[in-house]
Amino acid sequence: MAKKSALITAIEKSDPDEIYNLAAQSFVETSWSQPVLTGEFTALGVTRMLEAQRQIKSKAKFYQASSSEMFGMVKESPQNENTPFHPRSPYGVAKVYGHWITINYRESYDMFCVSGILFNHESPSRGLEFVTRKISHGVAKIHLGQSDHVVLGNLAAKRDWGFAGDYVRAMWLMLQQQKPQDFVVATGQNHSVSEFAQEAFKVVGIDNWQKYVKVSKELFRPAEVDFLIGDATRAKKILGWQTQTSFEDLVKMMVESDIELLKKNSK
Ligand code: F7E
Repeated sequence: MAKKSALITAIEKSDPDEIYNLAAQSFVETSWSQPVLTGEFTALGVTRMLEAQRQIKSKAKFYQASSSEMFGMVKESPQNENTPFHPRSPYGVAKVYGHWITINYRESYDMFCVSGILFNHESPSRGLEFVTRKISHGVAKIHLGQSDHVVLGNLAAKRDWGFAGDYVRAMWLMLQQQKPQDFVVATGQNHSVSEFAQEAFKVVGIDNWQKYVKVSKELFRPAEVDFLIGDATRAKKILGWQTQTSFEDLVKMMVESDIELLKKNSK
């Protein structure tokens, strides 16, 4: 007898009303060194999850974590649910597959499946490999005298950065609707990596931040997403959602949390 997939067993055991598929190889840079693994997890993993749900609990509601990385080389600004995709990394390409297979299950099987196209969402729990946390942690170390610089890549790239806590609320709201529909979730403002660094150094009272930042060409990506800015009009109108955390508050929250963390760890 064929062995049951772990996903099928998980759905049988938990009997969920809502499934949030956030699973992925989600670090864009790694997707160039691990393109096949990224395709397996970030693309095909979505089909595996949808298929398990279809077989065991097709009436559950399904959320797919789609990404602004699908827009890649942007065709129009700001980006909304109808903006064409042009992904610029194996990660972005895999997310486009995940996005469309979610829509396809909705259309093929009449399942409640939605895709949230979330722009970058950050918090103190962000992994240290992502630029925002790398900066907040680096700034905290400099502030505490544990380091004298932070090494970054492309400082000119611009992202629409929001607070993850606000974005999780949007994800939940999407599954509380009568009709399944896809939504962009974004703040509608963007900043460059250098603006993020400047703001982070400001939190610890350092104005001449360039003195503490080194740029390494090795951290530049083979194909970059230069500019992203989202238009969350649909989410505002239909979900009544809007971001509650400003860019300045987000940066402050991350730097202060890293200072506390480093102080605690050095005791
Ligand atoms: O890079 C530039 C880098 O790795 C942001 C993931 O959650 O959001 C995230 O993807 C930008 C890029 O995030 C460094 O070149 C400069 O332009 O923090 P990141 P990401 O690639 O935007 C989307 C929505 C997702 O779906 C993803 O899963 O910052 N950059 N210097 C750097 N980036 C990193 N990581 N490290 C640097 O030193």
